[in-house]
Amino acid sequence: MKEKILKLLKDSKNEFISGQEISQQLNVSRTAIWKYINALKEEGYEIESVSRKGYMLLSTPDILNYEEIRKYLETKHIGREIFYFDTLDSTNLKAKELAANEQKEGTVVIAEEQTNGRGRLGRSWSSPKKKGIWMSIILTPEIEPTDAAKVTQVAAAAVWKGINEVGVKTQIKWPNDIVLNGKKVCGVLTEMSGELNRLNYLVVGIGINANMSDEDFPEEIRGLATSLKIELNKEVERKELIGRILNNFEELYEELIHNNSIDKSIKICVENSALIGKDVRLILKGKEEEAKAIDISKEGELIIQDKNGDISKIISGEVSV
Ligand code: BT5
Repeated sequence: MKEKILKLLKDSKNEFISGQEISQQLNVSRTAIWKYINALKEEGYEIESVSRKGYMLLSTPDILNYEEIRKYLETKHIGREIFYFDTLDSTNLKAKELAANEQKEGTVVIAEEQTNGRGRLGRSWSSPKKKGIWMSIILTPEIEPTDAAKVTQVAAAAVWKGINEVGVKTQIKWPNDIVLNGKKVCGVLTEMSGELNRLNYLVVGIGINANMSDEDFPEEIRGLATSLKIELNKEVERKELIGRILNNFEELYEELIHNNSIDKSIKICVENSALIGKDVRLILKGKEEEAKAIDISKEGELIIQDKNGDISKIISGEVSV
């Protein structure tokens, strides 16, 4: 009901809508409306109420619920259900819990803050309140478990495109980073549940440093991390960016679902790669190696050439330039 009232307020932009009209349209009592209006005010919506005129929405807060993101969404199913939290340990953990119960393709979990944000291999991901985008997408594609890594490339390409659409040109650092001026601005964490030959579900976690200042980062990563705000010198509209990323994600992900191909995503990842054509250091199974990054395969693997000229493919790992 609260969402419905908010929608009516938004629809009658810059004009008062009377309590009576809301009450008639939604079949709800005037006292109940008053309670919902107060709840909205508490969430940060600025609503003017004038007796005999009714209510007028003056401003909407910078929050990431479905109602706020909806107007930027052009998707059929990705993000059409959003679970929104003020604080969570980790959106990936919550998404896995939801997926284990419902397994609903396209459901998105968003939190304003993560108290135990996670990176790969048990590393942590710094996620201060309202400064970034911390979200996870639940997916149930009919692909082999061995193909799960492809979805990381799809997500990286979708984030690259979304950020590009708001005017920032980033680079993709295979397999799961987006970098800006050599510093990390986004990380992707794809986790899956499945058996040897059957995938139950995937959770794609995306963390984007949107509006952090330098001092919002823990000291130990200040030299390695950056935000869109630091590089642009102005705040970015988080809800718009989420909308754009989800729109691009759906388009690129459909190629995987319908054609079992991720060519479009790979093209974006190669053309905007921070690694291809460069000499890189790899950590593979604990061992450090030097090689040249030459391409990304259709499967999403990094193709490298070692000092002896031998070419090989790697499916995951740590790479630095
Ligand atoms: C990643 O891991 O880059 C994946 C990060 C995924 C985060 C999202 S947020 C929503 C969802 N819910 C979660 O709990 N996680 C996902 P990895 O490649 O392992 O990089 C982790 C390393 O990046 C850390 O060890 C730090 O050095 C660095 N780091 C931590 N927080 C950072 C930040 N906010 N910005 C840039 N670098 C960061």
